[in-house]
Amino acid sequence: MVQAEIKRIARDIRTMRTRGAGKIARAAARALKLEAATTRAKTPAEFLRELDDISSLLLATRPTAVSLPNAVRFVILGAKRERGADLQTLRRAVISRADEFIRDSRKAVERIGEIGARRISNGDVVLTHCNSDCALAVIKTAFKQGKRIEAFVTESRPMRQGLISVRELSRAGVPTTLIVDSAVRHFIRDIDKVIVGADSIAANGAVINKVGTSQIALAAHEARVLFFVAAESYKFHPGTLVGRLVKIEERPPKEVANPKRFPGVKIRNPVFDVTPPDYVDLIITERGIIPPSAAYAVIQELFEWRPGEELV
Ligand code: RUB
Repeated sequence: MVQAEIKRIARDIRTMRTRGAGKIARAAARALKLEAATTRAKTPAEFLRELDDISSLLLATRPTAVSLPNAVRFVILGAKRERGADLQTLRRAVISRADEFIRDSRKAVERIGEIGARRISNGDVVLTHCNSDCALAVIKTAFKQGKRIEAFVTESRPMRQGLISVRELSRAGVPTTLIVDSAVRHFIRDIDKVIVGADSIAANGAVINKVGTSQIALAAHEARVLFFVAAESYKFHPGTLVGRLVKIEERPPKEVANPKRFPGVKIRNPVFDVTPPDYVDLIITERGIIPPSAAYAVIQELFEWRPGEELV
């Protein structure tokens, strides 16, 4: 039986109390660790079945951020590699893989901040969209290094996660301007660099991030403003190597407007979109900076995939 605390972690992801691809991934690893620490399973098979149930529960919460299945895969593959091991060994393997994922993912954000900050120059005005720990790490690190920079942040309708970014940046001392999403093109000529996070990165270098990202990329492209993506390597999507498409989550219409006030009107609420690789200048990962065209090679290496193989 899935325990209450694990159900709460899943519910928090679904309702966006826990949000942002990195935080979602860490919450999933925490749920699996919790199960390993408290399970009442009597046999390894029973324990593995429980892990499968929890994975299904977690994976059903939100479909777009590949960080979630990648985190689950990382933790569970660790246990599955201990084939034939006793229950205690399996439990320990899950706990240590979950700890490793959480620790490495925090370090990755820090490292991305350091690597990305090298691409921010003194005097830059940087625009970010929504709320990404990775994108903010780059801006905050550059600022801490003494670069005199400014940030523009979009509101990010309908859930207004831009307000979280605005608070975080101004608390860090960065001079920050809040704008509505539709004002991006109006201001784009005042911007030196755009930096956003990612929920998934496809094998062709396309970036899936908060809805509106692709419009910003288009405006940046038109104005010849650099467009950077900051993302840990677990945001690369292995399924896209073999032609799977990233599912774009559509959330309830009521997040946009109260449907009762507009009878007969259809309200659509896709919460992510796809930015083609042509509009992305570079991707900042904890392993270094890559052009979007290198995404294929990165995924192949990370997931040890050979053409023709099935992905587990
Ligand atoms: C958040 C969002 C963020 C990415 C990356 O969407 O699109 O840009 O998840 O964030 P939502 P991070 O609010 O719908 O989850 O860099 O923190 O992983």
